[in-house]
Amino acid sequence: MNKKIFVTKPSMPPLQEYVEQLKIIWNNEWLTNNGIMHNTFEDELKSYLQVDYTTLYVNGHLALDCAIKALNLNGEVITTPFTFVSTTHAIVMNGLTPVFCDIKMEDYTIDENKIESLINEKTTAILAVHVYGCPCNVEVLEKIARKHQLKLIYDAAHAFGVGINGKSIASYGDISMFSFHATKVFNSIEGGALVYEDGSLQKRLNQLKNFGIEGPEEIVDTGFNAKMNEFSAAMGLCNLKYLKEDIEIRKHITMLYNESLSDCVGIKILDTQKQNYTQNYAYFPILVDHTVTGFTRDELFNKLLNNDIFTRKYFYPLITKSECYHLKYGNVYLPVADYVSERVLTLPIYASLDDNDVERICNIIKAM
Ligand code: T4K
Repeated sequence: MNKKIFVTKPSMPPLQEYVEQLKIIWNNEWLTNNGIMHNTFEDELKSYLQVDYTTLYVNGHLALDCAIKALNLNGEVITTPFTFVSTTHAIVMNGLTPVFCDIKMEDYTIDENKIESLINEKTTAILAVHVYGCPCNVEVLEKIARKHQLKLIYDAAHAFGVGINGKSIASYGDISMFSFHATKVFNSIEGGALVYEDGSLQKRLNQLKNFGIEGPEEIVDTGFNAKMNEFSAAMGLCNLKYLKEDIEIRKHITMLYNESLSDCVGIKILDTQKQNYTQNYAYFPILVDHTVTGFTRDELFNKLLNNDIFTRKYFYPLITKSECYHLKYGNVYLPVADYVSERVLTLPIYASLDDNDVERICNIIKAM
């Protein structure tokens, strides 16, 4: 029997290192609500990302929700349909209307050349996604946002550890959100962070994750309970030490896939080499063009599944075609996003994935 291979596996620190952190938590008898672990983790993230402000959350989704709320947006938000549904939910849950813009074939991020035609008097923001860790065209998006006085938010859920033009990806836009979910390159079990340059946002962002409470007798806003607890912060602190090493291993796995699959006609590999950025190798997406390969993405998915290899169709269905949103937002022409979503398959990639497993996966693909 084959061993099961999932699309990802969480990075775990050596158990003893986490146990040492647990001892501190036990000693402190302080489990959540801005404990020592939380504050230390926040400081370490600031120094890792070289930014002035970061606020931690229980997960990436609520971080994004709070970011939108803190920016006091209204009306329409231009966004990508090719993402995890969290991005759209955060817009809609804030009472805003998502306006979907197509993506680019070269890296699946929002097509900056198609944004301006969607801007009208109701538009208040752009919410772009560094999908698979590939940076959006940050310079052009910045120019468009400035020209039209729009807020620019990045869903950087996939992009922790990514750098561009010698800086952290977090240094672009008004706010960036990172996810530290177990399935991400870097995890704090569950968790998320907002990174921003405008220090005046900090107070509100802290209130929003704590029921809108300012002090024991001051409730100043409607807020969530979205605080990161000490156990998550401790996991983040432990995992941060191994991030560089993990990214190196992911790079190695990416190279193995690239070498093995580059001559498979009809299988498109995401080409990220040309761009001026340092990658985190978060995902390994391929596109299956059945008119060339003779088999569909779904046939490949099933074949791998029959061999106990659990790939994922991130991101299918397209948000605009999902049961939740197609009636409201489905009537929109998004040819590239449609094409990619119908053909994409993300292959297993994680720091403990064996070279032999990569070879086995590639051999199955090549034998289709
Ligand atoms: N924006 C974007 C663009 C996002 O991709 C996400 C999350 C968010 C916002 C929101 O951030 P968070 O609120 O989640 O911090 C997973 C993740 O749950 C989700 O975080 C992620 N994106 C999304 C792309 O993927 P599922 O439903 O595919 O997860 P699941 O449970 O099927 O896990 C995938 C595979 O990972 C499993 O087949 C096995 C493996 N796995 C998973 C977990 C949880 C493990 O081996 N161990 C584990 O502990 O959503």
